[in-house]
Amino acid sequence: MRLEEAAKYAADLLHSLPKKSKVRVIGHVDADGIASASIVAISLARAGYRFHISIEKTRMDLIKDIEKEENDLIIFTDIGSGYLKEMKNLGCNVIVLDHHIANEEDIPSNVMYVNARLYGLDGSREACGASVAYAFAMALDEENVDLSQLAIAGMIGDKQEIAGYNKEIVEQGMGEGYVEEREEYILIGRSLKEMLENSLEPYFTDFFNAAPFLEKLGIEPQTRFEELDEEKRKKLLSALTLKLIEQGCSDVEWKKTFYYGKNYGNLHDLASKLNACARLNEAGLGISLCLMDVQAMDKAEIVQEKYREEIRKEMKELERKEPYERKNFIYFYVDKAPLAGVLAGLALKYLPKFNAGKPVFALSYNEMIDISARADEKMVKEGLNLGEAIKKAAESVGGIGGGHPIAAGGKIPKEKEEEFLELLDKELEK
Ligand SMILES: [Mn+2]
Repeated sequence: MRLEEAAKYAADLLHSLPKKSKVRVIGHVDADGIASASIVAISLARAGYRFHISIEKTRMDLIKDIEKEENDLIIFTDIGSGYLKEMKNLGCNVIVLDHHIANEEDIPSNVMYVNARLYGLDGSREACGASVAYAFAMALDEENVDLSQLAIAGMIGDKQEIAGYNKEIVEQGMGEGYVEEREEYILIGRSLKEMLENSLEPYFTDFFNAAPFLEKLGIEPQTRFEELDEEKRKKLLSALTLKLIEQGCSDVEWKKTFYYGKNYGNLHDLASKLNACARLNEAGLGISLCLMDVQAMDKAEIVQEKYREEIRKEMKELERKEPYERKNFIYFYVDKAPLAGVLAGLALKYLPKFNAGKPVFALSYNEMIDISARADEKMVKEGLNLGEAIKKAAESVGGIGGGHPIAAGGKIPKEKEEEFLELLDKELEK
């Protein structure tokens, strides 16, 4: 069966319910989760259903909390694959629209499980939560093709490829005039000084003040990239490439394919705003942004800037810090758990001290120790699987863990830190 056919069954289930039914939407707390929940919300509203929506972290008592509610249908988007067995207790119909790996093979009879992975798609590259939600929306009504814009924001948020079903969505959106593809330099927009000082992807070390760097190249710091002539552009890009190579990063592409949405503008920027909203506990604002609430745009811009500012601050700190090193990984401590993953990723890619050809782990002390880890594609190609390693090591010390080969996380009890780190080293050795 194809994903689209499976989505048809889910759409039929919804259509079989009276319009006054209580529909509950639960999304996952990241850009893809917010985009996918919004896609479902908009298509429910268009189909004449009322709904209640919330964005949730993966946590132990999630299903227990929802059990207390009275619902006729619950739709999980970008979350749910970890709770399949427990969903039996929900006492109503459940639709799960997901792309994560399931923890169970037996699906309770009240659950319609629509996971991209069941239909020949690679759930980490070819279909994200928002892609599956889009399949559901299209099964409800083909007029929902405009929601391809939100699906693409989800793909970008989850760092997926425009391949497989994702590619079909892009083509459908472009075909109906809702989506546009543009080749652009990544440095366009603000003044070069501001751009280089504020950039996170790529992140430049030592650019507290980027003016001297630009002046040395004969470039006026307040110029914008698009104002430079061809010769100056080349000069700047080769100087920046050289700088990044010194930082240990050799694969930056200065020109990139950007996707633009008719209703949302730059979809990479939308994904970045949704991500910031998710990380800073403003998921509701992210939903409003997807629902095109006029006030949400300005507010989301402030949240986005605040989030980027926090990351920059932590990165400047990491530039000065010495990381801890074990045989098979590098690690550091960070106060703000929601930033841990992105910091581990940026440190691995752009900070020479953290780049030792090993995965990078960020640990934050909360009620438990939160763990986030990032690897690169080369490590994954050589057989590394962070999700599995963390799962095994964390579960052995009474914690939880999991994720993808390249990005994963977990939680462990505070007193088990050393034991966990040793087990992790052994797991990664394999
Ligand atoms: Mn996702």
